[in-house]
Amino acid sequence: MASLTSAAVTIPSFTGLKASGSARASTASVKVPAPTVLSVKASLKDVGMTAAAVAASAMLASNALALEVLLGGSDGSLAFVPGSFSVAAGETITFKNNAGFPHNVVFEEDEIPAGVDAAAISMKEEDYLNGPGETYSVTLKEKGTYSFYCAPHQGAGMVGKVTVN
Ligand SMILES: [Cu+2]
Repeated sequence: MASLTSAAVTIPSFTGLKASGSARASTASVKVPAPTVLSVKASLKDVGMTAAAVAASAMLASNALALEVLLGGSDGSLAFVPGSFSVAAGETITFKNNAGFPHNVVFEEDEIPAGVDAAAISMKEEDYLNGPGETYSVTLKEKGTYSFYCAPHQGAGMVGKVTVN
């Protein structure tokens, strides 16, 4: 994550963004601890917004893969937006606090492909994304269907499903 941060911040150019795309893809399915996400988010707060907007178009052009899922609907709903989606194997999914937080992202150990370690791709049940715009990113490599939920809001129906192709 450190190299991704410096690349995105210091080189907001097409070349830099390509580099950050590869960096993300190579982070494998290792869970990023919440404290790291928080500090990265803080340092990216200003520059990162612009870079991210440019990155979106650059990624479309280069076919580098990343998908953003909002945590909490702008209408106040306690939901993942979108709640059901597909990604390519190795594509980075970034869950981003939007409304109604705190939220988190926990994968159902019985509803993910065999052999995948739910703990390795999930946030801890007791860890939350507390502030606006905070993110949790995960890269899924095994094809199949994964169910996940937000621990604080699972009872309110904040659940989601991703199919990795
Ligand atoms: Cu939630």
